[in-house]
Amino acid sequence: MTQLPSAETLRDQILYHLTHTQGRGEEFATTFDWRLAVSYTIRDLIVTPWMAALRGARDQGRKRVYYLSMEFLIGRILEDAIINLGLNDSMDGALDLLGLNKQQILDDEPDAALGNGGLGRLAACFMESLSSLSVPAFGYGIRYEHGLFRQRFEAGQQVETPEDWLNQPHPWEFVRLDYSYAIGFKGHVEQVDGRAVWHPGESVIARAYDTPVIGWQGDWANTLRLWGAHPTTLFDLHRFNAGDHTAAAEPEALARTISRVLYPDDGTESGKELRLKQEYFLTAAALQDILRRFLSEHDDLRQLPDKVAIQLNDTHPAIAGPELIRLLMDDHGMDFPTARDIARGTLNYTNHTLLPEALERWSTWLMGRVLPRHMQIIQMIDDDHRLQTRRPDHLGIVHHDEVRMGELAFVMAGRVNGVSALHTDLVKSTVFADLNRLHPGRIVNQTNGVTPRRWLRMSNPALSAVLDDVIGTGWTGDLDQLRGLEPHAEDPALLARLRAAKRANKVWLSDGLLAGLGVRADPDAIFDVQVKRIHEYKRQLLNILEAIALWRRIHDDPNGDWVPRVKIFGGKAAPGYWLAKTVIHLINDVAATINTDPVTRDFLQIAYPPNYNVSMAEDLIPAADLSEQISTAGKEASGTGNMKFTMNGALTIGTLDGANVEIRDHVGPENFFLFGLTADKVDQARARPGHARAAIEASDDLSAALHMIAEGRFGRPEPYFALLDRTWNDDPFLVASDFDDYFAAQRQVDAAYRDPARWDRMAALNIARSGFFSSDRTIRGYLRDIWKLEPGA
Ligand code: 4GP
Repeated sequence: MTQLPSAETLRDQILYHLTHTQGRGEEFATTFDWRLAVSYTIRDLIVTPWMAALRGARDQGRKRVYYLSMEFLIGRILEDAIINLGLNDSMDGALDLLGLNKQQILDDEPDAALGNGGLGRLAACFMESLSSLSVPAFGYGIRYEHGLFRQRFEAGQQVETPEDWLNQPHPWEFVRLDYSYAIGFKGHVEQVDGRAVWHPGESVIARAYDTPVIGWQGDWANTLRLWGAHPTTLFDLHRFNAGDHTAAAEPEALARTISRVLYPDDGTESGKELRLKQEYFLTAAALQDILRRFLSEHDDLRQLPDKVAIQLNDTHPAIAGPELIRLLMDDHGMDFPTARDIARGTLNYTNHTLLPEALERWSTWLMGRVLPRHMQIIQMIDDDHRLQTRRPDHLGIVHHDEVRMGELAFVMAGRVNGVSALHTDLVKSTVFADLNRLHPGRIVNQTNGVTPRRWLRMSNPALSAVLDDVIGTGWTGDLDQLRGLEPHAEDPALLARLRAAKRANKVWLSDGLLAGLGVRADPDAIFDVQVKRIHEYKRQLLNILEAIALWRRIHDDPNGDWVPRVKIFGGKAAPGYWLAKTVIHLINDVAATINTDPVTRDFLQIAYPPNYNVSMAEDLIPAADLSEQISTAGKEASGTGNMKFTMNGALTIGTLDGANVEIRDHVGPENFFLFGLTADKVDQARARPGHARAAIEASDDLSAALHMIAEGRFGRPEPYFALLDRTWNDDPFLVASDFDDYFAAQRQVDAAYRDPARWDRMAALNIARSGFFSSDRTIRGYLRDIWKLEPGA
């Protein structure tokens, strides 16, 4: 932005919006009114660069990126926008002039709960980096009314309630009534003059809701376009007048179901159908919108690959292949090979997980019923692929009466990418080994990254101030400049400043944990944090078992030289994932016992704040000393939390998994606490009969910890019997095999922490060497290797 508004100007604008947009006088204004007035003031400043960017891209005929994702875990918008516009200081001034408390206003904004985990947060970081690099882009997703559930704990157990973030005006979005598309489902396909005509049996309207995403320095904004589902006929007046009021409202209720919640439980047939409909709804609306825009600027659809790059975030939008072919053939009269080549020149697919159960499959029966024309086209794609590559049948997209969405996405993509170096190697050698052999070179790696604007400048002002002072402010837009810190890593004065910044963040968090949970977190203790979805492969179980073993050791030697530790957990379990929920229960039960133990309470505390989300991450990560990245090697595709911790000066304890491998290479092995089996050893270990039992029997600490749970030291043991049984007899994620090594690595952490000069130096080097993990670098990689377009000015 050329000229930044002053504090006085912002104050006047806020007052203007309070009166004219909110319709409130100052004397009656609530925090909510003020927040909306502040948000509209900031939004006004985003609209100008946004319009300019949209116009510029159109006028210059630039190629655009389209990112299709079921999740955009964007979190709160206001503070991020203030920072990207460079208005932090003037806004502080304006709020001072008005006598308002900034934190209170920021905290009033609900988190946009439009995502679940890493894949959704990655999409949000990518949107921000695309704007920061002035790349014309649209994100397409669903405007879930309730998003992911809200988590509470009752008697230590997870309870899910609906999220209601849209139960109040959302000041950032613009509804576009003119961009509404009919999306069909079911029905039948007819042949008319050699062309297929699909007559859907049901349809809903997808309506566009736009949110601008402003880039760093406020020069460019892109659009996050979320689709809301609306009925084609609002209301059945006939039934209403006949007295059947419930039936009259049915069309609306049914249509709305599609954009109500993220990841409805798909354990039932109707749950599966809803999920497939959601995926098609997002994809079909996005593709209609993309073709409309393309045809308003160009005449010849054969140029689509030159002007449009579409990224499929995981397999959820993989129906894009058949849908694009359908539009090109059935609506635009192309033949199959032409349509196929255009689609393949346009579409790309990112894989985010190797877990076989996470690669989507739909029964051909369901696909044929919900999307009959697409089922035909999928069969054509599959037959064509078999002919072209002479592959055997069993490698097909359609196999054993199932449509394999991973294979479909792969076959229809120009490029397929993994999200870390190790993961990409494993994608090549495991899930897509055969397809990789048939299509060498199609799979490429793009190691994930995170935006330093939100994850450093915004969430960690204390550290940012030190960095600005020592190396200048340029790092925010060019994270490699953090290297400039390295020569200072031996300077005690700098290390003391970094320590003071970390301590201030810890004090802030500690106050919050006391107020919110009643947990006493001594800011001088190690803050040891594991935040992520709860999943067996991520091994929160390993972490809590270590806590139990440590507790026992402290008890045996209460006068020992223990390093105080606060273990902090955060994360939700999928509602139907019973074992993950058992782990949550166990963590809470163990915390309840340990936290009140007078012998150990000065040395070990456990905190598990409920409802982990983006805003909570922004408080926890800057205050962490130790980052737990302890997944079973070969299971975590990349991780992005691991990157955020590193840039915020936490040291990692981790396995050689996902992007941990690259983090360790960058920061140096001496600045990383490594443990555990490597990916190539994991399968062998698992194949050994009785591997878990043998490991448990060989480990005093582990067997004691498991026995203590079984004996009921942490409340009734019955809820844990199945978990214990699985750990002894199956243990597919090798908690037992890695336990002793993990326990030993934790004692190395203690030793390092005891030596503040050493710890601080390691932390400084982690920060200095984390520049690679900016999502700006990742986006540049996609531009170069996948989307084939140049960043803007
Ligand atoms: C996640 C992966 O589990 C994580 O390793 C990765 O960093 C992230 O995607 C972004 O690539 N996967 C999901 C998912 O969130 O739902 O599969």
